[in-house]
Amino acid sequence: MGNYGTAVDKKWQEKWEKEELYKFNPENLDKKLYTLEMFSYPSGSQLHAGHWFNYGPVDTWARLKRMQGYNVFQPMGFDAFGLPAENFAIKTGIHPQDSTYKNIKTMEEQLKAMGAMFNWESEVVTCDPEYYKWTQWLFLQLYKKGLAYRKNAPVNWCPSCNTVLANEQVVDGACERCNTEVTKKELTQWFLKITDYADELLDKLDDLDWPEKTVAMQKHWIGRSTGAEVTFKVKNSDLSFDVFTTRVDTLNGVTYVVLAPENKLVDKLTADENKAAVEEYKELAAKQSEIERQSITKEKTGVFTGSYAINPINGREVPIWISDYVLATYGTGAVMAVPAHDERDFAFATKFNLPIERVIAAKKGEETELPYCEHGVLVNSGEFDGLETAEAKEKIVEKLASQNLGSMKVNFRLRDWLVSRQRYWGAPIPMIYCDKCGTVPVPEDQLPVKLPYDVEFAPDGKSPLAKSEEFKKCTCPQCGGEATRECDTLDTFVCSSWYYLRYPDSKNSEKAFDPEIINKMLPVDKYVGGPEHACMHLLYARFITKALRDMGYLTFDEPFTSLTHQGLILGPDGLKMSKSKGNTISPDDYIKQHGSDVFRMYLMFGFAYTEGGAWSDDGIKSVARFVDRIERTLDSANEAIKAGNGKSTIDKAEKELNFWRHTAIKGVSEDGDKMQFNTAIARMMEFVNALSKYMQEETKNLDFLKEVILDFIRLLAPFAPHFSEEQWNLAGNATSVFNEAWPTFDPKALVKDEVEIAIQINGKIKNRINVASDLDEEGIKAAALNDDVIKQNTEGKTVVKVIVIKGRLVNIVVK
Ligand code: ANZ
Ligand code: ZN
Repeated sequence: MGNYGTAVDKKWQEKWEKEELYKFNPENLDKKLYTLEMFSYPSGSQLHAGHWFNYGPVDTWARLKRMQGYNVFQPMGFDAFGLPAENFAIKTGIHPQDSTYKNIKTMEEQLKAMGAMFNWESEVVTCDPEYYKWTQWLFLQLYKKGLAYRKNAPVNWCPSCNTVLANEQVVDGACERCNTEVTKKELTQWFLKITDYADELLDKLDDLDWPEKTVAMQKHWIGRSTGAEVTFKVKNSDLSFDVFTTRVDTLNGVTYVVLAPENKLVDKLTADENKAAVEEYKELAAKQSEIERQSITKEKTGVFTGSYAINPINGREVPIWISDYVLATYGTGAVMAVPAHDERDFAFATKFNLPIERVIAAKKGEETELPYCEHGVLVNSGEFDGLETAEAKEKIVEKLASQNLGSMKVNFRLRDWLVSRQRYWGAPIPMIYCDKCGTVPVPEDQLPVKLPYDVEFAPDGKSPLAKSEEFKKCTCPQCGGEATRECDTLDTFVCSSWYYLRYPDSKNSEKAFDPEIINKMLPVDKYVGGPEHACMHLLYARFITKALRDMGYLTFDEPFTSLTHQGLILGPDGLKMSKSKGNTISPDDYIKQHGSDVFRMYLMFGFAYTEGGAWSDDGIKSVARFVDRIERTLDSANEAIKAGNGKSTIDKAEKELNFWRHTAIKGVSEDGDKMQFNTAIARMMEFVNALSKYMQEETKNLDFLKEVILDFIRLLAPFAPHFSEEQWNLAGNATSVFNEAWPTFDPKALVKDEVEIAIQINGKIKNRINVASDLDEEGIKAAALNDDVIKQNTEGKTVVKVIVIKGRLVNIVVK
């Protein structure tokens, strides 16, 4: 046990561990509950408030579920490969493997100090050969299924750092690190064919219990677009090209066409006198990121190729331009431009003086301002005039199709997942290249392809593994001749795309997982983590699940049935915590001082779970005071019980306390279940108030009091596990509170026998009386009018009207 937490924390953590209290029972799967929090990256900055906010409250939820009878499986592990360790290594010279395992050790201790009921026996660490062996196996299965392929693709390249950059690392066309202009470089890369699943990934989103915003983001990212492909022939040439359009109804309004500068046709159709300008423009375009190129506010640029295309619907000749607003990687990399009805085309045409011709009117005869980008009625479109957009699309495609010049087409924004990295600290891609046999997968019985330790990992633009002759050279599994290994490693998102499948069978040395077990344990019932993974991890994991299902390994369609995103804990200044701003909160100090329960309770009480907010020292102090108050109240109750000599009746005071007890049981159960921890804790505060009020009673019913405090401890247990276990023990129990059943609430206790009613005369309160809480309206009215004070006040006056608001007041209107 590390040097974190208080003595009470440690005492119970040791006991729980020794007794294997939280061990998952694989025999009893009827009420299994697979609770998963996104595993973390073993970084040098260690466990921070954000990790705590993910793991602490979810553990509370899991404990509550355990007490409600669920067989909870809550594993933990580390997403241990990746760039941060490698960059750290480049800076310090410490080998990524050494720093990673050291960090894991520290974080394990910190996680244990949290006192969460993690199933450590199922821990996975993705950089362990026993794990990445199966990541490689997964890659081979995808390859066999045709879902992994290699192709040439343009990537961002910094000529000074000699490395590939991610899109996010290109700032205003320059390398984020050294400010050198970034170029595009063609590299042969491995891709996973996630696009094969685009339709299902989109459609099945509606069945998931996921945050709406995340569903919307994933839908947008997948971006299904229904339109048409139309073929344009190049004038005086055998060449032709297709465009993708969602508005084929505007085909008669095309006044020019635009190719992406990278489009392979550009060189072939550029006229000699335009060559120089086109070349220059292509270089310029290569430096822009796709995000910049798509910006609507960006000034439009482009050049004419000198060639013309023929509009298949009307035979009209239109100039062919190139411009960076057309992306090479979307649709066909070519667009038909309709400046009258498209914003970007309008801006471009205006700048380069190209014709703008209306073909859509809002209604017949109604000429709205241009560009007009809505649907409408066709004009200036020959035989199609008068048709509405929807019908025109069909008719036009019909005509084009009859000449083999067009068809309906669905496009997705989603691209195949580029998974190869020219980096050291990752799982080697298990492929071999042989001059004779070509690309040969590593036979499964030769897995894992081990990542060698002694490698020069400083970056110089080549895959570090290529510098290890020992790694690179191998024999071809097919012909036995000399061959070379693939030297790129897998994106770490591949490692995390399947880890939830490994946990329930994490020690299996024969298989990645046993489908028998996994198909019973999954899907994950509750997944909790940050929203930043909406279009990466959460999409990749869904894809891998579906791919493995189609290979016959899995019987379920989706990995995570229900998803929650915790909010973000900000620094005390309301800004995102960062070392450079000096506003980070280290849990360790607080845990040492207050214990881990206070820290966890503050996170749950101080913030709405899905929202988060700014850290406040006053906030955690007030939670510490609340826990102190509980302790004092329970102490005095225990003493009173020990001293004995109480009453045996249940009177008004007992009924009152019982009311708050059951209000809390109901509230904590309902809100806790919805992860509304802050309101759940508020119910417990009311309960403590009622309890301490009861302690003032002259004579108490001690049997009843005992029952009540045991229920209180049960309710508090998931929220303050160590403290509650200690209190449970002090109250004379030998077994763990976490083996107790969750209290159930008694609706009868919530009905008060008597309620106080205010009586008003002409809107002014004159008296208050107690009536039976189930008294009907007529009865309340009679009781009010019969009250002595009211009789005096109404004497000699006429009662015009009596208004009864049940349970609260009676207003008597007199004249
Ligand atoms: C002609 C047209 C007329 C268009 C009009 C729109 C309005 P989404 O919804 O995103 O699929 N487009 C096609 N390929 C492109 C590419 N590679 N780079 C940039 N733009 C491209 O958008 C499809 C529309 O985006 C297509 O429909 C095309 O412009 C453009 F009044 O074609 B449209
Ligand atoms: Zn061979």
